[in-house]
Amino acid sequence: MKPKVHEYIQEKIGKGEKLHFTLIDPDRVSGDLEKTAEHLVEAGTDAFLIGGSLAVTPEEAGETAKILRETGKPVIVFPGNINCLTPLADAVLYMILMNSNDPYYLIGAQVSAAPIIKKYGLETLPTAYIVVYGDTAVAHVGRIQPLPTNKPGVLLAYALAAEMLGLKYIYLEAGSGSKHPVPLTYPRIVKEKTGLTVIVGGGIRSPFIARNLVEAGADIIVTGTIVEEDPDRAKNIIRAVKSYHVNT
Ligand code: 1GP
Repeated sequence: MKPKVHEYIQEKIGKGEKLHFTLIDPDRVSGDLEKTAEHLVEAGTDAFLIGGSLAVTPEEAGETAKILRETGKPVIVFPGNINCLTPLADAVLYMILMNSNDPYYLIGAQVSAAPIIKKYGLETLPTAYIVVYGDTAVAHVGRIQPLPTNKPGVLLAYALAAEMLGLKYIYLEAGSGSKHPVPLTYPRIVKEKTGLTVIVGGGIRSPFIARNLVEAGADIIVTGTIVEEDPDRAKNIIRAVKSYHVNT
């Protein structure tokens, strides 16, 4: 299968663009998703991620993917667990939660998911997922060991390991609704020292923060909560990301 979504992302990055992904939680969809998605696409969002909650049913994931596909943008499953998988998406972030202490999130979920992903024909984007802070839902569920925020060298060791394992993406996660985004030193050091595509998400609530993160080296910014809380602000964040161009 041709890796269409990977090519779509890499082509944009190759042209010096920064990308924005909108995260939609199928369990928390309210109002007119079709209209919201249209507005976000008009503002410039490049793709939709679906997933992220404890209570997503495969049916909800499918219905959400179907609506989002109408926008013409790629729909990528960002699985909290295998219940988020749906054949109606284009791709899946095939993730290793690298700083988890639980073998399930290191290899168990991936093995359970692989035959289903194969059957669905989903493209896989091999991703190292790193959850930075301990005080978030994803940290609790994923049994993570938080990272020291003043020691970017520790994060770099994870990033180098990810690259040596052949993964292509790294997702630096503060946690949905986190009070703070990840430290700027994180995307900076990974961008400087590896060839990984850097995704950053969690707690990004202003255009200023988003801009700082792309300046520091993030290739892709993810926002979720802000779309539910303040759609206009979400659009401003998207515009801030999309108006940045490498070497400008
Ligand atoms: C969560 O990184 C995403 O997995 C998005 O976080 O909901 O805080 O935008 P927010």
